Amino acid sequence: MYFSKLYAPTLRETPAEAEVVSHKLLLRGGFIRKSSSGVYTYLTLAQRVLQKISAIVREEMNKAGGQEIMLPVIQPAELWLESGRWHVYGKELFRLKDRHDRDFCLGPTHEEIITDLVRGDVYSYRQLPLLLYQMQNKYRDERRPRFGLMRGREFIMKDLYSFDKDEAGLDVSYQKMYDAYTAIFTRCGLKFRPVEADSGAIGGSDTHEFMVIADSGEAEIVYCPECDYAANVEIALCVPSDNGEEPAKNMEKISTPGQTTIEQVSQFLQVPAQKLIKTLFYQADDEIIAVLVRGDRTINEIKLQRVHPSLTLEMASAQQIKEVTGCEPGYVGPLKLGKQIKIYADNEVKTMVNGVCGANEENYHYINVQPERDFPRTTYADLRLIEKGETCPKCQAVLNWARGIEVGQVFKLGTKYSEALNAKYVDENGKDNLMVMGCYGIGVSRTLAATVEQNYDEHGIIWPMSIAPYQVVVVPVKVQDPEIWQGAQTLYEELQKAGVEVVLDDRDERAGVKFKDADLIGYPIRLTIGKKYASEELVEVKLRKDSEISYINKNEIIEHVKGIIEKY
Ligand code: 9G3
Repeated sequence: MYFSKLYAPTLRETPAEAEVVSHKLLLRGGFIRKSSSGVYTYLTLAQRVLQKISAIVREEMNKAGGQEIMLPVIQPAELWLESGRWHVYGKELFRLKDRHDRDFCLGPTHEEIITDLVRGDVYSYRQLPLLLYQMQNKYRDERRPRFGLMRGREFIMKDLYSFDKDEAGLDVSYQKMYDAYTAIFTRCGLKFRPVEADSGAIGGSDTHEFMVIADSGEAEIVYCPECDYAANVEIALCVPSDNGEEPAKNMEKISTPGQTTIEQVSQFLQVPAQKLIKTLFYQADDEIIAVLVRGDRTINEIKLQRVHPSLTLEMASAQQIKEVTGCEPGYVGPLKLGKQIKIYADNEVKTMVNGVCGANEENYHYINVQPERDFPRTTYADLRLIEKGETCPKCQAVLNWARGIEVGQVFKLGTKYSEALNAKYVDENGKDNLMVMGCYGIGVSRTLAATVEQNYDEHGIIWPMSIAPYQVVVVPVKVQDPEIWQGAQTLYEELQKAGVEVVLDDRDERAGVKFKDADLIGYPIRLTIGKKYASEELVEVKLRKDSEISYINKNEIIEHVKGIIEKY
């Protein structure tokens, strides 16, 4: 491809609306253009990267036994009503009506559609396991589309759905996908980690997220330097710390006028925050629950959701708190609460000795509270957020922290959708059974953006070889010089013959301008035809990821380049 013909309109200035590196560089490098909020056009360079990522994804999905299909984007409301999700997703679901006023949505994901397909055509255990996938645009009307391709309203996802006879079969399919994802992101040249994660509203049990490690990532993860434990901080298991031992004293109510926050009470009573019991009230659907964590800790609402499942979970209002405790927030505690109020406490609270909590009476706290003695009807669980410096729940080593971009997620769904949509098969004994499902997604367009977030410098993108839009750029420093131009053109043609993907920068521009664009676009290999070519037949070789320059004779350059691509 001649650069003058390539549709890659690079920009000198960084577009003001771009907040993250990938958005900036993909706009500046002429890879993408915005059409409307959260909706982008992929120009030639981005499309080539997407094709390469997709090819890797296809190969690994097929290797794992997946079959590619194409499901409809337009989905009838009936299926979403059947699964119960038509009303779960409010404005995020792109809804539309046809001319007969029938309701539809643009597919944000395809669990319903595929379960409907399979329930119609699959009836025997002999047809299972079945692994079906597609790669297609998905639509989600995000409240705040941002970060360019990272959180768009239209994006490309590969989604695979597995159908098995039983849980044991699902375990096998899940492991196959886990391994395939590991192979895919490795082949894309990414530094990533699979981490234990939250399954959220979709339901189901096991789930892992595949995180590309990048400082700009929205997610925070912990991983063990000694063993294989790694988790999203949202669900990372907390090891309760030692509260120490001391003789238990008798509970006393004491006056704490105007002292409502953890800091104030801690100061006023001259006790460390870890001696305080923080009492929070939540409205979980139409029930109020009390939740306790140590004063120096933070509640983790995702963990709370798991222990006390509910559709909605919100902090209770001051008014609601007053109704259940008879007191203003600030002096509330777990003692003398009505029996209808369930009490949950973090594991760490259980072993507290001589703790402090609100007395449910304005301007008073209790001291010398012993949780197991003083509020025995408490359900203990891991309910807090993990903090820096904490240890691995498996092997006790201090955990490392990193930020990550979620590019893939694998889920064990179980029978949630097969039950809702009645997807059954007949087993070996002629008995009806629900199919056991898994679903597995890769954000293909997000993987492109995440690659940039992880591979750039102050000059531009640094593509991994395997998914680079082109592997090589040939830069003649002066196209007006016939010897240089001839040399560049010959090299370009020979590279093409050798199967190398190459751009010839044929513009009548200064070398500096061409180098700037080459660095911005991020070709892994730059070959310059300059002074040393005319005098000594040497081609200048520079790898985008290294700073050194080397010179190779024009007779050896093709083999040399092929060697770099192979070894990269
Ligand atoms: C919706 C809307 C947004 C959604 C969903 C449904 C996220 C929804 C979760 C998934 C899970 C898996 C298949 C591939 C692997 C991931 N956002 N999720 O279900 F209606 Cl508006 O999509 N889907």
